Amino acid sequence: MSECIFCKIVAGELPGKKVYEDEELLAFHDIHPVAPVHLLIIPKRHIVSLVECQANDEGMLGRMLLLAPRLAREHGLDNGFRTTINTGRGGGQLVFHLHLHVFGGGTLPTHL
Ligand code: DGP
Repeated sequence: MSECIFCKIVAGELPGKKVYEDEELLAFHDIHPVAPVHLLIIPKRHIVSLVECQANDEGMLGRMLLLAPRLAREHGLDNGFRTTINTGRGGGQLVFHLHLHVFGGGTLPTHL
């Protein structure tokens, strides 16, 4: 069994407040939101980070990015939102399964 938290959410072995699912991607609420709306979009397949992505992941990465504005709109983020991908320990990554943060709805810092 995988020890990866996000793989467990994909497998239904851990609860997740899911907001979107297809054959390739899953999106759910972040357990530690930094804004009134804070979602995570992940590939279902275990990929550690952006560094491990290959040329054949282009479509999946594009679909992750294109899903962000759709979910933002569906969650009322009409005034804008922020997307972040933390990569590696130096990039602040804590969960080593690729994920795209989508958050907003409050006053965000003006940089980063
Ligand atoms: P990052 O620093 O980019 O690796 O952010 C990981 C995010 O994952 C962090 O904002 C909190 C979130 N997170 C960690 N564990 C869980 C969990 O079990 N469920 C959910 N929904 N989110 C989690």
